[in-house]
Amino acid sequence: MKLLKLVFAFMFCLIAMQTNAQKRKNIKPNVLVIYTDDHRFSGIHALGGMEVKTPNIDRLVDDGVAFTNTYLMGAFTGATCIASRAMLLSGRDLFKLEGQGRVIPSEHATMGETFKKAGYNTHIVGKWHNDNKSLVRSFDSGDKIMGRGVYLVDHFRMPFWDWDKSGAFKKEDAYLLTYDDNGKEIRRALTKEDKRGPIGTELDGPHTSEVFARHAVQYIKKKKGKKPFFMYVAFHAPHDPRQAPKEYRDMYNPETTNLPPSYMPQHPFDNGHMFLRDEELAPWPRTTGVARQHLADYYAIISHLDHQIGKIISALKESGAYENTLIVFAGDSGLAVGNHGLIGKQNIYDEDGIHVPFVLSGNLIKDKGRKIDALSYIHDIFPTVCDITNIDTPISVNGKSLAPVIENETAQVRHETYHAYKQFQRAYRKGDYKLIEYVRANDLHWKYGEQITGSRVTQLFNIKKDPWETQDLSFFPENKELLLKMRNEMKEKALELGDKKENIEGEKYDFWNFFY
Ligand SMILES: [Ca+2]
Repeated sequence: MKLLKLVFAFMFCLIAMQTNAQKRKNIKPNVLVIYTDDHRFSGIHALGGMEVKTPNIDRLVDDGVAFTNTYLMGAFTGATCIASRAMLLSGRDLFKLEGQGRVIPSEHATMGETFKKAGYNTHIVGKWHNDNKSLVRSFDSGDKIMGRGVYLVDHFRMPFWDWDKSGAFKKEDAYLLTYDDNGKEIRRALTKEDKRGPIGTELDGPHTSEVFARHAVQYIKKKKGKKPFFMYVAFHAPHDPRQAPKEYRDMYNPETTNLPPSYMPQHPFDNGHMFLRDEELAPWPRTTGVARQHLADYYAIISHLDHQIGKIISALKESGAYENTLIVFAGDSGLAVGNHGLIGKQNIYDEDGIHVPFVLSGNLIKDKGRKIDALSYIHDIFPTVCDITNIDTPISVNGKSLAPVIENETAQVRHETYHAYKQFQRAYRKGDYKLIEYVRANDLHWKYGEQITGSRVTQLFNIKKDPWETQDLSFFPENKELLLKMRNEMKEKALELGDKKENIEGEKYDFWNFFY
């Protein structure tokens, strides 16, 4: 009898242990995705080693893995944000988007929607640059939404929307957060007197980065219930206007800020899209003084952003959620800020256009502090996050998971990358080299109508030795064979990806019709 009791007790223990293990397994990790705007790879100190100060993001790098070769595939509009966000959120490549990324149709499962179906509470704070329908089907809730059709070009006077589950996000529902005469923050509707900026300062109202961080923190603090959370925090910084409070501007002296090796006063040829709002932010030629000022301002808004990100991470730690949260940090595009004589991101040079930071951080990541050079795209982030959190990747995703690289099962999941900017530029990267081809092509200007811009130019860079793309090697006779090989492989890749206007909704021109 005694023996029987012992056996029963032992079995009971076994069952109890099993259920506990099961319970632990069932506690899904929270996911926090932080997406920054126009934040190039070298805009993080721990990644590029430049003088920009980013202690909080550096800590995320130390406490996780950083991918040093993640890229935006490209875009067909000057607002590369649109395509970038559609690729991040749907996990699909540039040639498999709808309306050049403006719309994420219901057959393309979004990241938020996928986590919602997997039992998560999904929440958004900040910028949304795609359609309203995909916004509301992705999240259970949200706060301080921006980018729904009213914009004042001012980080200190940003129109925000409350969460609107109907998906209307009416223009008249937008409001500003401003300080009253006593310095108290108030909320007020926009009026006709609210002119386009940038004219605001820290005396007028809170900066977008402060607002988004504060509301992300509030969500973490108030979160109730047993469901894990998926929070998407889409900052607008460091997108221009490059505004930051004085204490951050004071951190950088524009007279001594070092320009990267690719600084040039003027781009050496017409790349097809030289004159648009981003490029018009600075006069031509971009003197060293102008470029240094832009770079100092860029670093200042990044350091201010970094400080706000630090507040979100602290809130995670204070709430106890940090232990069980996967933190995903990425930027949506590069930015030239004086490189190659350019200011914007409408190009496919690395730092100037397509090289972005991508970091996975927190306790779920083992072997912390690694830097992984596997080639990857922004649309690989979604399947990677699914794999790490044990969520099934939707079939509509065509990005590749980097989980096998993180687990040390393989060194690469891609052997080359392909990039496109409108009908003017294409790039192909493989091994140590990157080929960029430019064409002279027709274009339909919104104001001037049909015109012809661009130049037929080839550039070949040894991207390993020359990451800033300063020395074009395409002219050297010894590179002729390599150049032809790269060009042929690029054409094959274009066919494989379906790079033709028929696959890019609304596109009138085809790069390949102008290429010879
Ligand atoms: Ca952007």
